[in-house]
Amino acid sequence: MSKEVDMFAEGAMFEEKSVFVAIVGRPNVGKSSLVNHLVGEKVAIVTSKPQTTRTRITGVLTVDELQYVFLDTPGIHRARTKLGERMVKAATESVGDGDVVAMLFEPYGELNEAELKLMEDIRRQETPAVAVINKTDTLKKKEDLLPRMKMLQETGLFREILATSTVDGEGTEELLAALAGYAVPSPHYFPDDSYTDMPEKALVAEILREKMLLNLRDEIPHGIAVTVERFKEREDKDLVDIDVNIYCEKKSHKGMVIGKGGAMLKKIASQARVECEEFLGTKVNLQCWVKIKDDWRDNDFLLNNFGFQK
Ligand SMILES: Nc1nc2c(ncn2[C@@H]2O[C@H](COP(=O)(O)OP(=O)(O)OP(=O)(O)O)[C@@H](O)[C@H]2O)c(=O)[nH]1
Ligand SMILES: [Mg+2]
Repeated sequence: MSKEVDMFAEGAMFEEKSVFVAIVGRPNVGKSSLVNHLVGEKVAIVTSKPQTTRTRITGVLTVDELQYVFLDTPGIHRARTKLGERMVKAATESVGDGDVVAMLFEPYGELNEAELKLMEDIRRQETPAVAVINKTDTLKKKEDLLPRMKMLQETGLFREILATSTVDGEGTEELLAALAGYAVPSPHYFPDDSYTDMPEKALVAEILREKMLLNLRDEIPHGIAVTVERFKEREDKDLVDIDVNIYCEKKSHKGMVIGKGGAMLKKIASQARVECEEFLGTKVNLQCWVKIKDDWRDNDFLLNNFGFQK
């Protein structure tokens, strides 16, 4: 064998590959938890409330020559607001952007209308798809998986059916191995040591929203948007000054966000600050301003302003 051929063969062994994986499914099924688990960092906020994720979030994992790009998407649901419509659209459109779709399912319960519609969308867009039954740690017994697997198999839509838990990591290595099968030769789109393309400002806004989802009740946190107005590193100190605006939908909601004597806002801001300090690796001076934008979730102009893609 000539040296030239030899070198080519060696080069080919390390050819860069990438795989875009659209992670979709109903709200609360564990999409963001799975993306965080797979990339090993918190790129997406997670709460027990449905519709936590509002926009598409990219998580990146590079293993040698292969780069996985996970597209975490909002949970598909029957939208009641213009924001909801944009969220569902972001999820549905991501299906076409993936080399493969991973659709997540709960281990128990009936499939709902939104799930069935999404499955039709996947079929129509002809993107290869795998089914992932998540939360296997909640199975009462292992055999409980079988009826769900059989039902998903019978749809004829999924090339593989996997089962995972983001709590104990069960099945996640198998999932990565299965997804690698859909990789295509291409240069890496992101630096090999990066885990997301989200700007720090956007991560800060999401962390604040997470703390509000965790601390506020009912519909209030769902009607909140956060914008970062200032993000400035001090030159003389290891400190970042961050000013955020918290928009709520109604005057009564503003009162709840601030709380008695400002106690609620203080609690939320302090939890968010601690987490921001951790991921930024510096002290943070966080100032929050609560404002009202009536029914912004149904206002196209405000949705555009807040950065929700139409
Ligand atoms: N027991 C168990 N809980 C899980 C698992 N994965 C996620 N969860 C929990 O399920 C809830 C929802 O998780 P998320 O990751 O926010 O779900 P999501 O699909 O991104 O939700 P949306 O963004 O609202 O669409 C959280 O309370 C998670 O802790 C799992 O494997 N096992
Ligand atoms: Mg999510």
